[in-house]
Amino acid sequence: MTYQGLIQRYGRYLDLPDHTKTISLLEGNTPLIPMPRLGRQFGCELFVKFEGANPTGSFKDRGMTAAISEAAGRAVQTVICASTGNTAASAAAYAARAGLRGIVLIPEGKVAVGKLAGAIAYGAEVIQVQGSFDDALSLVVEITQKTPIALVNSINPFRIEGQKTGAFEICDDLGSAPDWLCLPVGNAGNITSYWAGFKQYQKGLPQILGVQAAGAAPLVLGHPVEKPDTIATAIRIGKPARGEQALDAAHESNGRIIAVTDEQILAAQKILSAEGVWVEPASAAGLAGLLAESAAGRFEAEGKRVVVVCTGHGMKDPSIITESFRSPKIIPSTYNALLDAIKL
Ligand code: AN7
Repeated sequence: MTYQGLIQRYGRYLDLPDHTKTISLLEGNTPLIPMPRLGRQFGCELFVKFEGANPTGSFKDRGMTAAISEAAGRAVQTVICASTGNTAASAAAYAARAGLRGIVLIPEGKVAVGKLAGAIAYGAEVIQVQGSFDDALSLVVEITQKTPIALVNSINPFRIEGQKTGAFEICDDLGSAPDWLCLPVGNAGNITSYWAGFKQYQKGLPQILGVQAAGAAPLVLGHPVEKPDTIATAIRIGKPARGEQALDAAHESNGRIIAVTDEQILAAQKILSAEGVWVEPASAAGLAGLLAESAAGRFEAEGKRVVVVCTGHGMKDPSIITESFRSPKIIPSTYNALLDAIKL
């Protein structure tokens, strides 16, 4: 049978109500790409879980198929979320698929162009809030408490159910859980989901390295950040909704949550691109964290199996690349000009 999406494949492991009506774009089933050249640097067996291969270009589709399927099954008419971009694009696509009205709130001017374009293309009503993601999240929480609009941020428990499938796929591909799982942490839904998924699947437990951006690192600092700031706009979040659970996951797994600078994030993004894997900046945070811990002698990688979760596609945030690189050369359309240009 051809692949039919996450609820069809893993629904028996997901705590979804009976009324759930599957809405799928055949999300999930993403590649676990071996990274032998990079792994040799650490002496470990390294893999990238490439979540950019999901239908809307990020891991958010895993949770969104579950949240929208639940909402659609109880005749909800309108769904809403706050988002740094990827949740917005995903909610927009699944709402469209389900025939629901989709409303997304984003922080004004702080969403990467590929995500904004996605949300608009899928037909969501996009509203820019003069404030941070955290301010936008407070607004959607309030409106969903006072009206019948359904919330599809990862506060919604069905989002977590769907996102557990990332852990299931990794276990199915490797035959067991890896020794380490490295991933970015923003609102902390994904780290919470992975840990729940590994615990439930009973194929072993990884140590978890959660990575925040230094300018938006409430879980490392131990207090909310009022004005979060990072080039990795996806994780520009100062008050993570599932912060406590993220800390529990790190602690219980004998792992940790660390912060890396924007420079370290961009360097890790380049390293991945040089291996043919283009991810958006936030998605490179997991590798940046691994590199930082390894350089500091805090990561014993020898002989270990390590999975780095790359949460979103590079095409989500093309301006990061085009702004920092010189424009391509322009030549007359002659053979000699071409030879000149490539300096053979
Ligand atoms: C590429 O879209 O919060 O810790 O509103 O887009 O589960 O929040 C995005 C988060 C990592 C962090 N990588 O995951 C949103 C949003 C990418 C992301 C994260 C996000 P969580």
